[in-house]
Parts: sequence; C-alpha cells; structure tokens
Amino acid sequence: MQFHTVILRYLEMELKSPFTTSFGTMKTRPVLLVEVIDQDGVHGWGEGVAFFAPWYTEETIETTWHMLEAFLIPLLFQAPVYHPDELRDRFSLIRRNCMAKAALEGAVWDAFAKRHHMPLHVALGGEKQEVDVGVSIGIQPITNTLKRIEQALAEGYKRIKIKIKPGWDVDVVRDIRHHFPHVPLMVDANSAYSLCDIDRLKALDDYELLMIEQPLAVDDIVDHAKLQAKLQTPICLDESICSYEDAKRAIELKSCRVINIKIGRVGGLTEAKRIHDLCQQHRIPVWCGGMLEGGVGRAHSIALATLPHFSLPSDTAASANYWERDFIEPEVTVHRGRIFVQKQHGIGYAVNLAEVERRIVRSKIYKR
Ligand code: OSB
Ligand code: MG
Repeated sequence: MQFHTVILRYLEMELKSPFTTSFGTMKTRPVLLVEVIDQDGVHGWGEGVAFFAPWYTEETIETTWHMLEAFLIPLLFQAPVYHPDELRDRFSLIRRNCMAKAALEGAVWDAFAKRHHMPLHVALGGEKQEVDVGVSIGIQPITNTLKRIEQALAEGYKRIKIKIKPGWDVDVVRDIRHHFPHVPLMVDANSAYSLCDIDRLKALDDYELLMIEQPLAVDDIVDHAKLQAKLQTPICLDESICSYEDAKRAIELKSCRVINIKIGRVGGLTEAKRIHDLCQQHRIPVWCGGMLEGGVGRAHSIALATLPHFSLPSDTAASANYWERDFIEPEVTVHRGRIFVQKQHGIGYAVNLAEVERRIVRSKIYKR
C-alpha cells in the first residue's frame, strides 16, 4: 500500500458525566481522528488517545498532532507499506510519542484489513467472537458510586473498577464490599501513592480485590516490585508499561502479576500484540485498558481483545457509557457484559461523518 493522503481531525466530545481520577476531572474529551487513503482509494481510520493535558502520560492532543505532522506522516509517505508490522521499525527513529505512532499505525491496520477483505481482529490473529467487558467508574460521592455500580451490574458488566487516591480508598472499598460482597472488583490509583503509603495499600488486601492498578509512580517498576512482594492483592501495571521491553523488565523484576495493555500507551497494535505474546509465555494475565475513547479507538481495542490471552474483562464499555451519541455506526453496545465482534472488514464500524463534522475544532489534509 502506498499512502498519499492523511487527514487529521480534532474533535471535542462532551462526556455524559465528568470523569474524575486521582490526576483530575475531565468534562470533555478531545479526540484526534486519523484517516489514511492509499493509491487505490482504500480508507483506514485511527484515533489518537492523548488527553488535553499531560497528566496520564507526557503526551497531549497537541503534541500528538505535531509529531504526526512533522515526523510520522512524512515517514508513512516515504515508502510503500506491505504489512503494518513494518511501521514499528520505521517509526523507531522517533523516540517515544507512543500515542502519536499508534494513531497512524491503527489507521494503516484498518486499511490493511479492508484491502485484504477481512475484519481487523482476523488480521491481528484474534480468535474470539465476543469479548468480556467491565466498567471503570470515576471518583464521585459514595452514594453516586454505589448507584453507578448497581446500574453497571444491572447492565451486565462483568467487573467493576473504581478509581482511588489517598483518602479515597479503604473506606470506599469497605462500603462497596458491604453492599456488594462478591462482585468482581478492582481499584485503579493512576500513580497516586508512594511506598510510604504501604500500610494503606496493605489494608486493601482484606477486600478480595481482583487487582490494584498502577498504585505507584508512572516509571517506577522497582518500587512496584517491592510493593508486590508485600501485598497479597495482584498489582496490575498500566502507565509503567510503554513497550515490550518495559513488560519484559516488569515481569523479570516481579513488579506486577497482571498487565493492562492499551494500544495508544504502547505505540500501536503491533507492539500490543508482542506484549500479549510475551505475557502469554510468562502466564501473566492481560486485559485491554480504555482511554475514554471515541468509537474508532474503541473498535481497535475490541479487535485487540479478541487475541487468545486476553482473559480478563476489558475497559471498553458501551458507547452510551460515555456519549449521548458516538460518531460510529453502529454504536458499540454491550449485551450481558459482552461485545459481539463485528464481521465487517476493517474495524467493523463505519465513521459517521455528520457526527464527526458537528464536533470538529479543526482539520487538515496532508498530501504526499
Ligand atoms: O487509567 O485506565 C486508566 C480513563 C482515563 C485515563 C486513564 C484511565 C481511564 C479509565 C477509563 O480507567 C477506562 C475507559 O472506560 O475507557
Ligand atoms: Mg489505569
């Protein structure tokens, strides 16, 4: 495939309700949509998942746009692509900037699958026809939290995740366990703790949590190893794993017992697959994380989660969990905690350009 056109679109999406984590509150979600077109007019779609501010990782929507415009799109135009796996090498000249790389690589994967007349999950080697789904609930007053959990369970979600931070942790988990003694429950700290908080984190061992996600600093797999040795509850790493090498080191150091794979955080589907295979070899369970994506990003995550070693529910809730109206057709729906994988070629969902247009902040066309 020789790509000759790339279109970047910056959308602003209003969340149905604000989402609060230990690092802040989001009311709106910027979305970077990437559309690539090859010499035969095959289109592919990708989504950049960086936020407005660099509080999850160092990337932002604007740094992503810049990296794409100045470096990654020119590299894509430079030569034909026979298989999307080649982009990992081609983009390796550029340090980090994983979300920018993943946005463009994801669009190429979609075009590749469409060109070869197969669904994206088949192109990736996925085997499942349906994926299990959990829901991630932001920090909010306890009565609202309990109400949200009840609602999510009624909708069939297979696992509940709540966000925690120092002062919003043990008491909340105790309250939840009081009302829902046996629901599959986990917590995500988004790096809000340090080893000084070990007693507080150890107190969580009493509540049968599936795992504690990313309790310590973003880049600290050494302290995570020390913490894991003292905790019964498995640690799941999110922010700390940005590559195959990161995963290899974390496994070797025993920094975690579970890994959350996000396509954007690790720089694309090819790298996500490599991490999946590594974790499979080492019997480290994996699941597919979420970034409050719009429909295109979610479609890529669903395809990834069909790989055989994704054994735990994904953070890929239904479109209606986030938006009044998603910009894909059909919207993502969840039935009894499962998403049925689309059979159409490529990502399996069509982009609804009318829904895209009404949210556009700016857009730009790049030609070879
Ligand atoms: O850490 O998994 C995270 C949302 C924004 C930033 C980071 C995270 C999250 C979520 C939500 O937990 C997952 C989702 O529903 O998309
Ligand atoms: Mg997380």
